[in-house]
Amino acid sequence: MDPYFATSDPCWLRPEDARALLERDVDVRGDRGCAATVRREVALLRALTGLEPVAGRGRVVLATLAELGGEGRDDVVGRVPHGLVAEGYAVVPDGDDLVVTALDDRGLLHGFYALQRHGERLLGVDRPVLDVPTNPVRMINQWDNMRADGPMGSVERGYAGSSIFYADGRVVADRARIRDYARLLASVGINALSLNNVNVHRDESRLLTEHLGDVADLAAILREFGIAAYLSVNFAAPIELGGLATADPLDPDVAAWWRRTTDAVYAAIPDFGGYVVKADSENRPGPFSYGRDHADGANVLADALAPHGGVVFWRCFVYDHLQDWRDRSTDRARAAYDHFTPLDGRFADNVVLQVKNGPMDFQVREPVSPLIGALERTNVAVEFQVTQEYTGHQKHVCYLVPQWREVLDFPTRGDDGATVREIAAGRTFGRPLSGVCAVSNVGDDRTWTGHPLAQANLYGFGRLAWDPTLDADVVLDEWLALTFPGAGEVQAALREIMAGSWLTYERYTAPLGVGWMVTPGSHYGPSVDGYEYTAWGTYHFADRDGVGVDRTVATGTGFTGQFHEPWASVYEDVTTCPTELALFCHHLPYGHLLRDGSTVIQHIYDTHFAGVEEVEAMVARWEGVAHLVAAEVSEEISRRMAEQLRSAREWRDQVNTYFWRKSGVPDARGRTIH
Ligand code: GCW
Repeated sequence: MDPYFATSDPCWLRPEDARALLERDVDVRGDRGCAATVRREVALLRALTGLEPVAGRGRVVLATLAELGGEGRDDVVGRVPHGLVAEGYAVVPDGDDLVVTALDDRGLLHGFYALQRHGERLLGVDRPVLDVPTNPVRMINQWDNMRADGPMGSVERGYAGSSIFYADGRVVADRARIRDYARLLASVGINALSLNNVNVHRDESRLLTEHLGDVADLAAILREFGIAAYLSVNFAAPIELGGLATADPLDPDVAAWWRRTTDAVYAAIPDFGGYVVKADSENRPGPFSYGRDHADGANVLADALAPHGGVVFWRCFVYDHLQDWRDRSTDRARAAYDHFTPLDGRFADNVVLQVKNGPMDFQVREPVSPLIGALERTNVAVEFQVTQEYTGHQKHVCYLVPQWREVLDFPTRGDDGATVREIAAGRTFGRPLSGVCAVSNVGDDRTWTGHPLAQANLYGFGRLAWDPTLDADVVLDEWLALTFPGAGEVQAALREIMAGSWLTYERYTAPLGVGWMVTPGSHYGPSVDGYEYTAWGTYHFADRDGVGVDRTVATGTGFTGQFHEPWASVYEDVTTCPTELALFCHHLPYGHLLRDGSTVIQHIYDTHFAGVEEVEAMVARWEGVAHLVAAEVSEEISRRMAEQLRSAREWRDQVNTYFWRKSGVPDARGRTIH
């Protein structure tokens, strides 16, 4: 039998979650592609649970529209709600049968997982239901390295053990864990996976060539689950692998090298997805070295991929990381917009610009990247970070779905109302190749994510990628019900602990949107001035009078002017700028009265005391139910929560003390500041 989570936690795919489905007779009509996968999954779950159909519970039929037509079930076909698209599915009750149908076998797979997820609620519907993905691209990016001994270890910004894909410079031989990962991703609707870190070093460059056979094997596993494989590539590969003297994108030999190499990839993997590229960013090579721009760079790869239907995801995380802290005119927040807006319309149709959700770098709070609303003639994918680089390294509970929802709901186009989620879905400007991507948070830890509760972020990203209008609390409830089945008290406690945990994390870390204040390098724990005099462009400019970055057009870096109205004006004017972004957009005196009625300094004190109190309450709430959870899991959670509390206190004390010493303004409530 195929191993099913033999060495790891099944997360939200516990066999018992499928009980309601397995008690029905499940009849899969096709046996090709993902239909065969559904068949195997059902057989596997039956073998694991011993559950067989119960008389009188009816039958679930999974068949494509074409198969239903072939069987003469035109009445069912006629009742499929309008709007079915590739990968989507419809559930149509038909007498004793519940028919799950789709245009393609991937749709059947998603329908199958939905039945597993929603159980009786979906199995018992009395009218047809349609569920289609909003985003054509729903991608996860691995930041996995092939060796563990580099500066970033096995997984860059990974907090859950080593890579499940690579060890000692090779693709791992035992692929069972990768199959389980594909299951997890497919079950929440992910359809694309890039297999290696965007920082592509020597070994990883060779995934394209020497290791292509192994990549093809990985792609075959992913294919069973409806997921396309992508590789991150090194822009200098024509030099490194091809022995050319240049990687100039306009050099004909370079273009020919990319074409040849790409042809070989497709000969091995006919449905290969394409390339992800980090170029001219943080020391990675790129077109700037040759006096070319990013459209030239992306298009040479796009041309090589186009005959095969492949796509380039070209990252917009391009900024000067060698800036002088004395120079207050350069603003990292402006960089992506400044580099890419002038190129709008010059990218090939199979290029997708991959834009981080905020203009800086996955801070707990940033405005939405103004670049997302600026590109009208270019495909865009919004990049999120599921791995908790700046949000507590999966030692802290930080449920990020509410943050992502805020980003996705932001009406970045202002007056015509287009939100980030509409732009990402490709609707606003009619871009068929758009969507969302996210950096994975998994490793070879038994729990996948280190902190067992961080599984909710991976689950939640997939669910939002499929349907960005899902409510963050509803997603949390789904995850809790699947992960702690039958344990109502545990679910209730964790709902309270997790739902607001992102805002709690914000309260005890960098204040009012100013960001950073983390330990340089690791990005864990407080270091208020850690990045203040470095070249990274991540400053807060605190002095004895005030703090924050003046990014206004009138007196600052002009960043606020990158937004459409009304946002440009809203952010420009300190009286309308949202409180949570006050210090992202403005440099303010400590006595400045914020929109919420408190002064900047008092707001810093109050939120930092409150944040720690909230963590204390989380710990107490958890202790009340910990004994109801399997010891292995509950001990892990308890250990990590103890660290979260320690770390939150450290953050509170360092931040409060720093600002008390700078400003000399005491806490109005006389609490202890050191
Ligand atoms: O946030 C920064 C990280 C780097 C990362 C980079 C990126 C993969 O600190 O570790 O590199 O972003 O997104 O490219």
